[in-house]
Amino acid sequence: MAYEVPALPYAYDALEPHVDKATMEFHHDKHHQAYVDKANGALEGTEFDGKDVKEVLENLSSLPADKQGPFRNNGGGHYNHSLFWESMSPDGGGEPGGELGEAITKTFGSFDDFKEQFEAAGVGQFGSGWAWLILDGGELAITSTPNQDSPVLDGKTPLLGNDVWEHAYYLNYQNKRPAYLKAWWNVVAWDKVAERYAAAT
Ligand code: MN3
Repeated sequence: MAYEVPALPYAYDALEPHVDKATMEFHHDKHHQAYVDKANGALEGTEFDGKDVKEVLENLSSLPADKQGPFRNNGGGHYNHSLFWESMSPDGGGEPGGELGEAITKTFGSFDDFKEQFEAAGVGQFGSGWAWLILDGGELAITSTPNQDSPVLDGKTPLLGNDVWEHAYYLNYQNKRPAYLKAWWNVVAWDKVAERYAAAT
């Protein structure tokens, strides 16, 4: 079955004032839809049509050579955004507890240190891309990727990603990417991140 944009698990305006309604509408309905359409187009007529998006990204080099670039961008866009919508919630914010909270403190020194390093990864990503909290060989790490590159391309497990493409924040924050990165903590669904952490460890 061809890929589809998953429905948002909350209303378009549910993340206001941190992420505004118009941004969510364009981002989810237009940008994500375009990645889905192009990812479907890239796989059409290949044996990978209908395969799990993560599996195809993990085995990108098995795709026909002329499909690898388009799927890296658009399959990556579909996968990253599907993760992104679920990583936010109107009931989000605060600090992670449990094993994830402990692992963050152990790895980064404190939750505040973690946030600072994550924001720096987002601000430091030149041009379009993502800031990530990943699991790499069982250890937490912060990284960033350009374009729609997903950590799964390198066998890493993304736990939390923030979209730092201008389309994610420009309507509300204009050029102030650091302000967007800071405000975004108010909507992070830590229960979802903890679920991914538990599933991966
Ligand atoms: Mn985006």
